[in-house]
Amino acid sequence: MTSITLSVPEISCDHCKNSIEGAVGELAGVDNVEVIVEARTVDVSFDSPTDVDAVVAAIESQGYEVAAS
Ligand SMILES: [Cu+2]
Repeated sequence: MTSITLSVPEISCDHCKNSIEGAVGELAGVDNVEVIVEARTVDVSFDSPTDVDAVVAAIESQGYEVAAS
């Protein structure tokens, strides 16, 4: 299991939270995803076949940009 925290500066409300949690949560292998609105972060725990690139792509598919870490 891999756990990562991604910074997504455009997160601003529960709509953002629901969009991102929905998209990332659909990926096979994702164990847990939680958007912290106040911190503008996305915590994700996942196993194969999902990888960091797939998580980033899912977030970007909702119209958000992931900040370089
Ligand atoms: Cu929002």
